[in-house]
Amino acid sequence: MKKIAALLMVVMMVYGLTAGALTLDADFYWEPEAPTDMEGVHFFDNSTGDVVAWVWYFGDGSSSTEQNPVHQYQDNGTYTVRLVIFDSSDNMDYVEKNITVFNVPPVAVAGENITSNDLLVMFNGNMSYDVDGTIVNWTWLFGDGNAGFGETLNHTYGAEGIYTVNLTVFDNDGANDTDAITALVDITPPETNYSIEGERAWYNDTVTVNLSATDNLAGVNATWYRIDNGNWTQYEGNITITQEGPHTIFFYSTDVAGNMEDEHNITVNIDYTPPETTYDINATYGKNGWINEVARITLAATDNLSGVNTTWYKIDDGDWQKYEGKFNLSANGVHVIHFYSIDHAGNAEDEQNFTLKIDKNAPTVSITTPEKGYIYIFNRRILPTIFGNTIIIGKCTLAADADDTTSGIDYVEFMLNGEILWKDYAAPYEIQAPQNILLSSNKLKVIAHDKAGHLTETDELAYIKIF
Ligand SMILES: [Ca+2]
Ligand SMILES: [Ca+2]
Ligand SMILES: [Ca+2]
Ligand SMILES: [Ca+2]
Repeated sequence: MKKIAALLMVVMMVYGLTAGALTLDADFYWEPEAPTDMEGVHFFDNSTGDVVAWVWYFGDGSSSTEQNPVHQYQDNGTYTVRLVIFDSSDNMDYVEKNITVFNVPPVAVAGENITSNDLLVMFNGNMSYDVDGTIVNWTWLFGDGNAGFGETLNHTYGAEGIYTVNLTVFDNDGANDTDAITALVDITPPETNYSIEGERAWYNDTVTVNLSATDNLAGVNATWYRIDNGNWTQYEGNITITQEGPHTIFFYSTDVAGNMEDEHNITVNIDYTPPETTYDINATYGKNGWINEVARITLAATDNLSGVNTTWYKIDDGDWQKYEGKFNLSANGVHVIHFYSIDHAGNAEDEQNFTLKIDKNAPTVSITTPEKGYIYIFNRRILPTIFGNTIIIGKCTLAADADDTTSGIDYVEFMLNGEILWKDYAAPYEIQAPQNILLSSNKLKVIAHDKAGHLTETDELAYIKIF
């Protein structure tokens, strides 16, 4: 057995040496295994033997004598590659293999997402490409059940909406690619609403206007407003209006699709100025500003902007009353009339007042000395006289009582025999009776004047004065 093994070993060694020297075997491989016509194919010699020369035939008419050439095919297809090798003894071997070169599929580019404010939408697929050929077909599915063909084209949608649009492109080798975009078709403008806290016809404070816009599809882009004849301004929060007067606020919004809402407007009226009320008293005046009879009082209010709403008044400490027209005041006394007005914006005038004095009543007056039917001696009342005469003997002070509860007594006049004997401006009201040489007959009358101009006369009192 050992002998057989040794012999076999020798045979193998001899065979191996001669085979190595003599056997020429062409072989190759390439990378990448599945190339496209857009890339170089790297061929690697994998032959055995004492190879000194290589000739490559790539199957597309071109060749190379490099050991490991790189070759790029101009088009996809299956090519038969032949490698022919030679050793130093000019022995030759060759091998053929089929290589499949693949087409590069096209790339569909449907463009940016579209937002349109028109039902007619233009599509453009001209950014699509095929690196190793040409695009021969553009097929559009518009997302509404309709299809169209062409690199660029228009489509008119039946209604607004959000559509998914597919573009499929085919290259000259039949490969295809699809790209999708969104077509947002929005032909409806946004709607802008306003709100004002405590909305009313007139305000007496700064007014804050809030605008809020909504949009059906594309969404609100911007809201614009203008106050009176001011500039259009983009709305970025509450609008504050402070200036007094009537104002018009105009506003509208645009959506992202470019639809513009019709302009709206609201009126905001601001009035900070309270009304002004004047008064008028229609009355018959006596003296010193005293009214002798009823006073008829008129209040008249004016307001700059919103107009007078109500006028209020109260007499002295009475209740406030709504002024409905002229009113009468006839109670005796000194009265304070308080009044003010409120305008429609709620501005209240500072309270005003005026005073009026009414004295309808004449004073009371009576002669206290002498008392009728008495005899006076040196200023002392002595006795009633038998026949009712009034007799004064010697010095005597004529005296009267006068009273006026409203305006008060201004003065008291003592009239003696038709002539003014004395005017007395302060109580007690009295005057010495004029002295006579002998005897005189006198007629005394006292007239009391109140400060309002009323007067009251006593009856004439006849007396006889002795000395
Ligand atoms: Ca292609
Ligand atoms: Ca819209
Ligand atoms: Ca006002
Ligand atoms: Ca009086």
